[in-house]
Amino acid sequence: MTDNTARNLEYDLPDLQAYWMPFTGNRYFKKDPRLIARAKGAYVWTHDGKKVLDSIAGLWCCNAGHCHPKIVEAIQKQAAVLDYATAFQLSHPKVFELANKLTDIAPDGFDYAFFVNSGSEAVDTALKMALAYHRIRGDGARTRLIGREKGYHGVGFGGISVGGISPNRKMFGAMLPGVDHLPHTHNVEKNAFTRGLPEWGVHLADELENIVALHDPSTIAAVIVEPIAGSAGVILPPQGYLQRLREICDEHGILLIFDEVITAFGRTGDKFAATRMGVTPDLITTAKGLTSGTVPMGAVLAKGEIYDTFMTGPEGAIEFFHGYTYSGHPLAAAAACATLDVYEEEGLYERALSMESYLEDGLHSLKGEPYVIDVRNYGMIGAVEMQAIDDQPTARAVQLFRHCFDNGVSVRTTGDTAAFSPPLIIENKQIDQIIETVRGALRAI
Ligand code: PXG
Repeated sequence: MTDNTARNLEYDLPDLQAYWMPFTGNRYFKKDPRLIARAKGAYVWTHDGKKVLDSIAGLWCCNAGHCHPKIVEAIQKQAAVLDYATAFQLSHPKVFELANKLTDIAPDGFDYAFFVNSGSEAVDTALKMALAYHRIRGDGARTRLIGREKGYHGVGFGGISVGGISPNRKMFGAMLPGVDHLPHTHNVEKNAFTRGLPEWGVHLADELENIVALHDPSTIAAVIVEPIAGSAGVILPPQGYLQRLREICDEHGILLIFDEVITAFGRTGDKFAATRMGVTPDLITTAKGLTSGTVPMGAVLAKGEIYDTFMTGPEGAIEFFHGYTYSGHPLAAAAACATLDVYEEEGLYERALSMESYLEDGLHSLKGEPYVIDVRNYGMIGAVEMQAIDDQPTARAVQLFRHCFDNGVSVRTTGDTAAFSPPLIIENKQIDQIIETVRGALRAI
């Protein structure tokens, strides 16, 4: 499977020792390294010239496909004109242009954008906004944050506190105080092989009423959930579930935060999951697809009422004591402006929606293959869950990953689930290739 166009990129591996790799089995990886040297469109090439179809858009980010010429050009141009400008008490034009573009496509009422450099930072920023919002309004007893089991909100202390993935939490002490968690909504027994949002499970949202009653509503600042949980293996909200969370939050004056780090920018078949699913939160966190993965950037989108609440102190005073050296970095802002243009010009939001059923049919054709206990999908997101090998959770998925990669398709596995989130430029024949490679792997492993 060596691709000739990549031959000139084959090179000897550097010494791998010094780099401490994130979320990686370092010792295992360094014995059998897989390095990506080049990427284009829906493909990446390894350092030794192997061409691999990218079924996960990098890591849920490269929605416009890799190395899109328009985005590349925008970054190159920006780097030559303005490399950096401080974000505090000074700024630069591109980031204002971006804020306008982004709030133009955001759900109605989300008129303000605060820029950060990652999903983790977006989450911590949104949690801090929620706490400060209540305090400014004289409701400073609202300090509790509610997350959800199996939730992934990045790796900052805020994000792991509201997150619900135990290996990401257990090593790191007591975390933020006053956090509670909703039950997760994953249930293979009830919902296996559902196409789109599952029917069973709306009652799980009512658990928020119990949590609210336990702590008293006057102590709760915000609820944060992913509309669709990605990291924990694609967990879809039951029909009516997000609506119910919204109602309960409204009843008790609690802010609702949607973590749309993976679901925004076309992934669900619309610009935001909030719009596709018809539920409006108070804050939205984004990252990843904002720049199609090219330059690190995230954003928190805030409703006018939240921004206005902050704009009430003495003029000239800083309203929100928060921000990062690289907030709204010129290269990221240029990349994001170009990315949002590409999504619009190439009709990728509509394309994602129109391809949903093709991906759905392909994925569900894997029902009946060895080990497959569930297939789930929504928009350009899919998951195939496998029966775990007794006493060896994740081992089956690791085998699947290796087999697929060796056969020219990269898939993301988490637990014993393979997740799919291809670039939105993907074509039907490439979807076929993903499905048939996974089928072959399931039969072979
Ligand atoms: N929120 C959500 C919903 C995410 O999916 C983050 C926050 C954190 O973003 P940063 O940019 O700080 O990494 C994420 C990240 C996976 C996987 O395997 C997904 C993520 C990260 C690592 C693995 O699906 N999403």
